[in-house]
Amino acid sequence: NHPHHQHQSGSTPGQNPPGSQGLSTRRELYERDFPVYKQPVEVGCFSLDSERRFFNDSRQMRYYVEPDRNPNFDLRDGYKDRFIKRDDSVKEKLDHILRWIVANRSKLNSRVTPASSCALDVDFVTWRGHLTKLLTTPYETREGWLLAVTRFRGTLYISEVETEAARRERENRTERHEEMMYWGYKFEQYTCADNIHSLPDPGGVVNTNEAFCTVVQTRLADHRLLFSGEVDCRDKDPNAPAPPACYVELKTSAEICTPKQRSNLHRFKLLKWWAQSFLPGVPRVVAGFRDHEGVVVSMETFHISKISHLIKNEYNCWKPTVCMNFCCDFLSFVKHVATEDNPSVVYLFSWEPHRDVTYSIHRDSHYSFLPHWYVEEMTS
Ligand code: 0WD
Ligand code: CA
Repeated sequence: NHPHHQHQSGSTPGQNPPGSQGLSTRRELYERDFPVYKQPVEVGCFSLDSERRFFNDSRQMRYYVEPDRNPNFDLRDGYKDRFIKRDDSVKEKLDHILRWIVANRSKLNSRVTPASSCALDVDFVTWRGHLTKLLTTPYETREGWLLAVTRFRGTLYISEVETEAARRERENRTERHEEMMYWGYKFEQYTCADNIHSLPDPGGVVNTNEAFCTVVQTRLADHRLLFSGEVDCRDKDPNAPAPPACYVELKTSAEICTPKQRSNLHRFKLLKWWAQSFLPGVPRVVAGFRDHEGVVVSMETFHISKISHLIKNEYNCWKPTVCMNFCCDFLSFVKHVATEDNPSVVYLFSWEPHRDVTYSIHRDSHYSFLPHWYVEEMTS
């Protein structure tokens, strides 16, 4: 009596249901065994400095310094006078990952044959954040997405396109919302040091151009993935396990005062936190709970491997297997649809809540995102 059996008439996930060209996002279709997801392996890293310049090294790595159980971090401090905000109207697409690939090509093609000496040994290249959106899609009721896909030398590149709704929201943020977006970065400043011997410097400037990113390789069923994600900090113990197991993800969230608020954290926030950290194999999330004035009043560590147990007691809750199976079937769908190997062709996959995933094809359009320098580099 598997919910899957309702769809025997050929409309299995990953194939086009009859009479439509889409992929369903209904949860019931993805409740099967957890797919194979190989332990992610870090194959490299890169840093973006205070001016958003790329470096093929870990210079922006930071070290986690465990705060008091009941800290008193004022997250509003410095918003007006010690904050340099990245210009988020600049769309960087996959550029930083592509720069990393060009600098580290030898690490990637292990199967060197005369005919395909430039081809990467992976099926998909993307940002971790794009995969997080795919994992949470069966449970998302508010925000749709647009993902541009190009097949080039056998590899599928996935790069997000901002939706009209997201652009409107970005351009019309309230002052309160702008300030609250700063709080997460300020929390990082209270809990992270620049090296293993130093302490956090809450008096410094918060600059959101700076980033340390890991590059990991893994496999989801028969999809070989290469993706990069921003990492907040690592365990400063030199005996900590190797990356990504030593990494720590930092979050802030509203203080929990009622059982209903705890339940909502489990049902909605832990889904996003789990998906984001599970993908690159980051084992723990440290949350700072803040009051309405932006003061962190308590801390809690969530171990990613324990989150699936934590949520089992919640009514009508999300399931990790649904997230992973949907992502897997979406990637199969992309492989099936995006067949023309051409750096200037974009297959634009589009999704709105309560709808199927659909796609359209664009040649030499403003959607093309693989830069000429990358295409040249990989063709020679
Ligand atoms: O321009 C864009 N639309 C995108 C840029 C989309 C996706 C990623 N990026 C860039 C970001 O600028 C950042 O350098 O990629 C990097 C992060 O990639 P990711 O790890 O794949 O993204 P995600 O998992 O969504 O975010 C991780 C962290 C966030 O932490 P929280 O705890 O808030 O989830 O990266 C930061 C943020 O700290 N971040 C960003 N920083 C600057 N600009 C952005 C952004 N647009 N998005 C996330
Ligand atoms: Ca974070």
